[in-house]
Amino acid sequence: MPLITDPALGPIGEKVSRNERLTRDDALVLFNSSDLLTIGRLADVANRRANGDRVYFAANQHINPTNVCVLRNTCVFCSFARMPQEAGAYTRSLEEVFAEADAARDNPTREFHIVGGLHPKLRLAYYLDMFRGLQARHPGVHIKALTAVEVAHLARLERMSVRDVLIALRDAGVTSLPGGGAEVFSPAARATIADKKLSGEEWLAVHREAHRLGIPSNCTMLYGHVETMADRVDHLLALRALQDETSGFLTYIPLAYHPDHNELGEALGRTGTATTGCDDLKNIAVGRLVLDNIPHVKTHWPMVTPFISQVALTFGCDDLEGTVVFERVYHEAGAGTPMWLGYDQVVSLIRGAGKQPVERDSLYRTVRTFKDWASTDPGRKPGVPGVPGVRPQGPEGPTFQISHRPRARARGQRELPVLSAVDGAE
Ligand code: V47
Repeated sequence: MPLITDPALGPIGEKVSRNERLTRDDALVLFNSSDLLTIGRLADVANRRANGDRVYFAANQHINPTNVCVLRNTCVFCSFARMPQEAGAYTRSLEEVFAEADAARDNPTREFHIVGGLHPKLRLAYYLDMFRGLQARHPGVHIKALTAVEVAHLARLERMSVRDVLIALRDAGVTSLPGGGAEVFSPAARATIADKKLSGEEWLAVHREAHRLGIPSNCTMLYGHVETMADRVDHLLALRALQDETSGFLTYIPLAYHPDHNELGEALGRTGTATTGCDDLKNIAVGRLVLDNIPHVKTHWPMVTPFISQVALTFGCDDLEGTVVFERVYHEAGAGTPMWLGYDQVVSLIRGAGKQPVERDSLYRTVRTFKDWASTDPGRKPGVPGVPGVRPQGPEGPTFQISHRPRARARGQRELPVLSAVDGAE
């Protein structure tokens, strides 16, 4: 029985075994192939070469300080944003942010992941005070905060350069930038889904500046909406080119589009659906194969489910999203996943895939390995030591509740030009 069912993958397999860089055409072949197992096996080879059996995770907490966003009406894929006066709009005071961080105190947190909307009035000082305050209260916790889009928005609001905003963030304790806001760089797709957002070139320029300042960052691609396979490939190639220049990206995270409670999902007739497991795994694997210079590829279980994320660990992925605690962006868009995973659950997921869990900090330095670890899950053997301080349940209270936007209306005035049906969209 042949191991490769798609003969077009043969030459790519040879390149992967020679550790040779893949071309644009190779990447297109991969995205257009339905020989998922071969693609996954090739990505597994590339990943094992770099990371062996290690799978990283961070004990992290997501915090979204505001959902008020000036792009509310033009980023039609987003279900999180609100106009300032819209039902469900919120902006946390600093005390509320500190209380939110404290509410998960019994989680062994190592990283705050902080992203939010582009608020028209919140100034840089609010964020600097937040980061300084968090640092003072949680000195061992890394702060991964503000997407390139938020950084550029603050620079505009303050009439400062992006560089000066980044320096101020770094001085206030930010250790890395998250990868959000990239969406897909294709100008045509961006015009459809995120018309007024920072362009792809501008997004890359913010990350280039951060890398020059010694601030590492993550990168993402939002897939499964109107993008073509060529758009995906060109997006990955743009990330690879910047990484050749700066080496500043730590990890790549493909983000699966969720269509509930947003205008794009309504216009595409996709409400209530999700990307397919095949497309989720393919995006992980092709990311690993094309981005040969980015050390890690992360699977985001809140979007694709812990089940797909576990399988992704043998499809080229060496990093699993962590404990999360409470997350709004994806759960407002229809993600049916849990809000958080316990530390033990994350470790068990990784072990269940036959991999070696490695707890890391934001910068991928090892915090803990698990050679002699025994779970503190309820089913564990009595008397066997485990991880102290594992939360039995998620935090409670009004901060930790979601009120969905009412069902989005497809725009009557502005017909959304759907560029292509992507596989997995049916
Ligand atoms: O840029 C918004 C995405 C991103 C939807 O760096 C959606 O470790 C799917 O920055 N369906 C923000 N996705 C999140 C982000 C992030 C997430 C995970 C890990 C990291 C990291 C960063 O969320 C946005 C956008 O691409 N998003 N709406 C939606 N309906």
